[in-house]
Amino acid sequence: MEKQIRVCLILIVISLLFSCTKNTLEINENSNIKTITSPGMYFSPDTLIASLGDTITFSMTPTHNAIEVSEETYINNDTQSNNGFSINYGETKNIILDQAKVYYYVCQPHIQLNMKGIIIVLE
Ligand SMILES: [Cu+2]
Repeated sequence: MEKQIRVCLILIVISLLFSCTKNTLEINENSNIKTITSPGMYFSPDTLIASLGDTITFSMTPTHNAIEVSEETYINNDTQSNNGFSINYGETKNIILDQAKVYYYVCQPHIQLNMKGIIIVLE
């Protein structure tokens, strides 16, 4: 009898865990997820159009990073962070952009190869 109760409890816990997982998946399905990768000495895509609240997944290979910079820094092929988002070498990271504006970012070691990109966030 005790054993049956234990089995029953385990089944309840498993079904609770499963329903939580399912809810998480539903939330992910509803939000817009866009991915930026570093397949070579460039970002792909290097120009991304997104909507407010979208999740952007940066997936960097080990020799590249992605550091948000000001428009001026971007134009001048400089690398100084504006203290915005930053994705480390080899890191995969989700960022959520909550302002309708143009975000600029560079790969610090490869800026002279023009490795940089923009994200245009629309309302
Ligand atoms: Cu790079």
